[in-house]
Amino acid sequence: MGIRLKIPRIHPRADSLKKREELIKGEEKGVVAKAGLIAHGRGEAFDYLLGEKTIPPALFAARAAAASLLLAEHPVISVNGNAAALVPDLLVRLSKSVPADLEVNLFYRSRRREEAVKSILIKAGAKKVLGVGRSASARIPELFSERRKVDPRGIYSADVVLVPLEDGDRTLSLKRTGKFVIAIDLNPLSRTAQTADITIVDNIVRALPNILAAVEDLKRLEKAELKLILGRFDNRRNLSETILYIRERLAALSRE
Ligand code: PTJ
Repeated sequence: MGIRLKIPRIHPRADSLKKREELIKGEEKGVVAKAGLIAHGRGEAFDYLLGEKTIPPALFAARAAAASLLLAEHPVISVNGNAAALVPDLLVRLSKSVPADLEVNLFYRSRRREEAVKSILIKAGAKKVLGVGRSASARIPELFSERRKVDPRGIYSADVVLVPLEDGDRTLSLKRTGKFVIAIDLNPLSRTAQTADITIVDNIVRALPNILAAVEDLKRLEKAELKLILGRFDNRRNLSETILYIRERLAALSRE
C-alpha cells in the first residue's frame, strides 16, 4: 500500500489530485492497470490544453452521442479500469437511463481485474455486468489484443458501443464489424479519436454527466428528431473545431 496523500481543500489543484488518488487506489485494488496511471497522465496533459473544461465541440458531441444511444437497438457501454475507477456511479446511471448494457472490456485482461471492475459496478448499483469470465466467449475479428474478447449478449451483438478512453485498434475493428462507435478521449489526435463516429474530446469525469443530461433531455423526442440531431453532427468537422479551439487558446495565452 502506497503513501496516502492528504489533499487540502483549498489546494488549487485539489480536484485533479483527488482524481489521481482515486486511480492510485484503483490500481492497488486491481481495478486500474499500471498502464492506466500512465494513460491518465497523458489525459491530464491534453486536459491542460483544453483549459480543463468542456469546450463547445465536446458538448455538441455529447448531445449527438446521447441521440445515437437513444436511437440504438442494442447500445453497450464498454468499461475499462480507468473508467470504472473514475466514474462508476455515472456509468451505471447512464446504463439505466438509456437503457444500455454494461460490459467489462480490458486491454490488460486478467480474471482478477474482470472481477474487480465488475464488483465496483455492482457496488455502484449495476444489476447486470457482461463480459466477465466465460461469458466473454465471442471474438472481434482482426483484433489481436485481449479487447477482442467480447460477450455475445453485449458488444458482439451491439449496434452502438460507447468506448471511454481507449487504445487505438479496437475502434477500427468495431467499425469494420458495422458498429457505430462513440469515443471519449482527451487526445483529439489519437487513432481512437480519429476513427470513431462520434468523438467527445473531454475528460470522462465531465463527459459522462453531459451525456447523461443530454439523454434525459432528448428522451422525450421522437425518433425523427433524434435522427436530425445526429444528422447535423460531423465528426471530422467537430474534431477540426476542437483542434482550432486548442490552437486559438494557445495563441491567446502566448500573447498574454
Ligand atoms: O483497463 P484496461 O486494461 O482496459 O486499460 C486501459 C488503458 C487506458 C490503460 C488502455 O486502454 C490504454 O493503454 O490506453 P491508451 O492507449 O493509453 O489511451 C488512453 C487514451 O485516453 C489517451 O488518448 C488519453 O489521452 C485518454 N485519457 C486518459 N485519461 C482520460 C482520457 N480521456 C478522457 N478522460 C480521461 N480521464
